Amino acid sequence: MAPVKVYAPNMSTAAARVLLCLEEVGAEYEQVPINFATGEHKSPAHLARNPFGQVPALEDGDLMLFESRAIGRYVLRKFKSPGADLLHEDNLAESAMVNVWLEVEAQQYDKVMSLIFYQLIVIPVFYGGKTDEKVVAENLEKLCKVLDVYEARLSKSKYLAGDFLSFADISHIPLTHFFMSSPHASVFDARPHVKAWWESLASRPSYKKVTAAMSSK
Ligand SMILES: N[C@@H](CCC(=O)N[C@@H](CS)C(=O)NCC(=O)O)C(=O)O
Repeated sequence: MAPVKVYAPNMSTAAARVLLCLEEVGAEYEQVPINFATGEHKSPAHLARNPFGQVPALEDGDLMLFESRAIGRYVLRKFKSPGADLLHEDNLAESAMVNVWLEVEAQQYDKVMSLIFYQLIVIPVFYGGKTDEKVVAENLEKLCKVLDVYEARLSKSKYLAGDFLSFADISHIPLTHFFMSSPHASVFDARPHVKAWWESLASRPSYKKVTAAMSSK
């Protein structure tokens, strides 16, 4: 069987979500680079993969998918094994909790983290612009409120959906990885359960492999 193809540059946080899933389940895959500098993500060839001109896209035979969380679910279902079950779909209540916390990640966490990421990394590194500290401060305040909810949750269970690692946890890795090397990482230190949760995620081989590639370009 031909390996699945992931169309994405290394630096993409949404693509990293998919690569983390592939690593977690030990799937064979090929990463096909997309060059943002030349606008390749807006080319007709890539628009045929993702009509919004974004990355990632995943190709598996005749199937072409976009949206990293949908791709992640597909990968985790397709390559699920007894040692790598990150959706817990055999258990109705557990899978419902995975979905709850995946929604929290997308609707609460990602919303504020991506604005902070944009200001701290994208504007200065890719556009040579100046970070708007007011936007950072406003969103840090919102992030702290979200993290307070996480702290309460993680004082009751080791991971977000329960005492098992799930896609809900993994999905937080890409943006958090960048945030933790920012001057604002101390908001995690102030919340011991959130900090321990993050340390356990950051010790995973999948984290080390995918984030090393993200930082390489
Ligand atoms: N909701 C999408 C977001 C994808 C996304 O924003 N990708 C960024 C890179 S991380 C991108 O392609 N940006 C270029 C653009 O929007 O033109 C997903 O999760 O896949």
